[in-house]
Amino acid sequence: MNDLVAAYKEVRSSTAYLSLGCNLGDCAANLAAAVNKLNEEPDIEVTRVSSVYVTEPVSNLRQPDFLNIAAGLKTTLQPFDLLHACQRIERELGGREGRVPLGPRTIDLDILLYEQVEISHKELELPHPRLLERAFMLAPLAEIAPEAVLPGGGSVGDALAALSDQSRVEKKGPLPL
Ligand code: PH2
Ligand code: MG
Ligand code: MG
Repeated sequence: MNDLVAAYKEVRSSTAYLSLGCNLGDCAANLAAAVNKLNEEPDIEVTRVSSVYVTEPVSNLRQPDFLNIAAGLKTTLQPFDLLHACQRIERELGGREGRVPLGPRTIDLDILLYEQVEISHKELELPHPRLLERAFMLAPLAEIAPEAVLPGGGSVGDALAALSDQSRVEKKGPLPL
């Protein structure tokens, strides 16, 4: 039976990529905890994790540098259910309540890509609407999935090569998991 369940999950699973960020508290620990929580979800398998990047804050410059990573997933969750799982993990890690838009955060999980799916909804936009403008999202993603194809065609690697964002993005070591 377990083999059957595993085979079913394999056939039904989709590939998605997330951006994770933190600039408040022990960020290496928060990112590692988020990756572990994702992987502990029964319907999510974390298949790839990028190096940790120290990145200059985008949008609101008067806040500390961020640590950002990208993660690749296999999941049987549909996009909105994956979003809700990400939001639950954000809350579990000290979270979403009362935080300023674009301001400091202990953990932020954003879905960048979900297969070739395009969604335009107030709760969820796919691909992430600012993916092609943000080095802190594209650089970690290109490290783990340069071959991933964007819904409009073109690869993540091509998008990084075409990126005009000059903000500081420094690749550090692997995440301590
Ligand atoms: N997240 C934001 C706003 N600005 N800047 C960097 N460098 N990294 C982030 O993760 C980030 C940001 C809103 O979620
Ligand atoms: Mg974000
Ligand atoms: Mg977010």
